[in-house]
Amino acid sequence: MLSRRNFLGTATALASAAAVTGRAQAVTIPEAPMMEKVTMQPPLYPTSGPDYNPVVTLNGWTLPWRMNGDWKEFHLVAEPVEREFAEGMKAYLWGYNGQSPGPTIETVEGDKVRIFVTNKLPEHTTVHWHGVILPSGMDGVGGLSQPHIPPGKTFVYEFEMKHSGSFMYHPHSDEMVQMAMGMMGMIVVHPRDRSFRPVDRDFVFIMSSYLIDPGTYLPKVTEMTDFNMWAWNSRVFPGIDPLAVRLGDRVRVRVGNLTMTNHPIHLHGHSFAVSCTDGGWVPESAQWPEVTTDIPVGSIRAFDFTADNPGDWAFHCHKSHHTMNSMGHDVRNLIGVNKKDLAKVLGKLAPDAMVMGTTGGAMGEMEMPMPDNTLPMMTGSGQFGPIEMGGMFTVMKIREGLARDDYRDPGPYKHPPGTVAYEVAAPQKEAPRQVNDKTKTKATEPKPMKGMNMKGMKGM
Ligand SMILES: [Cu+2]
Repeated sequence: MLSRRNFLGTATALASAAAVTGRAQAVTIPEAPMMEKVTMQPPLYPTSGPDYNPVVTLNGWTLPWRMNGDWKEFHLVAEPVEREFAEGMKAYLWGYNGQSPGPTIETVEGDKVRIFVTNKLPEHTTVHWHGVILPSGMDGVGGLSQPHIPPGKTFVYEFEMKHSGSFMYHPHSDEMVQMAMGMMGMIVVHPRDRSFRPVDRDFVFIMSSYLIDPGTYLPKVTEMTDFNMWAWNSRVFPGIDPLAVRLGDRVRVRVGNLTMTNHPIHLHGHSFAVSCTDGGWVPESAQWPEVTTDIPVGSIRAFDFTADNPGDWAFHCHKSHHTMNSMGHDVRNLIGVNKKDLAKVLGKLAPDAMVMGTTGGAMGEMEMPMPDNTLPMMTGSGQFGPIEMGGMFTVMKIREGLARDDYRDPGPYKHPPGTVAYEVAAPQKEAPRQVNDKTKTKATEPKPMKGMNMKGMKGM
């Protein structure tokens, strides 16, 4: 749990020792708050400095700070952490202040920030403030703009948040390993002018990916493409919080991408516009309506919309492999193959094996024996049955009359009568199919297309 009382107590005691010179003394290092929970923590309302409407971090939290003179002081601790991806699977990662990703750093345009970084990793690190416009020596590139922070040491970064917007932080020191281990977090800088594009609910999260073999706990940090855990804030469906939204709210969702591929992020039931990138605010004249926005590697997209359509709306990456858990890719397509004989033979060789999908996937309802510490590929259930998803998937739940700060799961949507797809009672044995009069070929038996290489298909 966050030891906020201790943290504030320290803050009061040390407030008089304000180092207004911009050079922090060792004695003034603030206590580092810690987080044990993996669920979305309530928004952290500012108790000092300019006012703003705080963000909430999906399955995460905001880092408390203290005022020291006119500086906002934060303390990040880089350290090994244990992170639950979803019930049934934990990973040994590296992160900040007890979790991976690290807490969201939230400030206001014009704030002077002093960020202490203590290195409790077994190797050196730095922190780069991605997208923040600052002096070169505060940019956190080990060797280039500063010495690497050795294990056990604390460095301090001091700069002014000159621009409002959405940014990230991550190491620039053994970067491939440290980011693959989950070291990253989001930065939100609110506009000083509170009337600039205000929203009622402001969600933030960062995307990361891991390759963790079933039954193991450590990501394979040298993997470049074939990941099996596609995570939002180091959580995978059904471990990702739903986004509870009040009907009529103006909503912003800020998404950072520190995986090694792009993610087309798709929201059902609404049209939105990208309002902000890690480069700044997108002018209104340059925005266009979308339901999916592609988020490139190493970038942020924040999109805004009005939640005017009540319901349970899927919100997910549109790469279907990214909404699976623990997925292997060296698998043959057996759709159309009679699996009875195959299963018999295979059953003798490997009793726990299952022949997948001769009629398609439909694995959401199956139960297979699994090793400890892994997740089913397709999982989760809703009020109508299995959802058959994993990875980068959750639900935006838009409801009438939620309280302002109520982010709790409101449960399944109660659909108004007559608004759910339903089975039709057909009097015939089979649903009618159209038959093409000219060729007399039934639609169910398609002819090979011209130019199709049938030889090449034999091996399938
Ligand atoms: Cu994706």
